[in-house]
Amino acid sequence: MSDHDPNCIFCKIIAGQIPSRKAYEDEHLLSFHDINPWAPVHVLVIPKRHIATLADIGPGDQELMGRMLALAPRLMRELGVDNGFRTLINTGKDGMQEVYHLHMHVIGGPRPWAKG
Ligand code: IU
Repeated sequence: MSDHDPNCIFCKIIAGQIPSRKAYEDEHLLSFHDINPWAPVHVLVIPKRHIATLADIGPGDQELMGRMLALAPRLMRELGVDNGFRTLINTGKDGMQEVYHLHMHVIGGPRPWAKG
């Protein structure tokens, strides 16, 4: 598997070929604000290495997956989310995945549809 898929929109975001509103970056991961947020705070956490879906991870990816998950509470704290958040990974066609570069949604802040 190549680290970078030139046809992948998220690989283009990682490479800086398409702009994004960055929330976090290190050598393994990038996080940026979703262009179509469902809530006041909605970021995506993606590995820099191109992995199409969660179903494509291998045994060597356990540390990477741990890094992705562990970033969520840190990001939410930094973005001022202090009342809980959702994490979501859509996988494959029936999993409603639209962009085929592994990504975790992290969604926080008051829900627009919530009453009170
Ligand atoms: P999904 O889990 O594959 O269904 O979600 C893809 C998300 O990627 C979706 O929420 C889009 O709004 C978001 N997104 C983005 O933030 N920037 C982009 O350039 C594209 C999609 I294409």
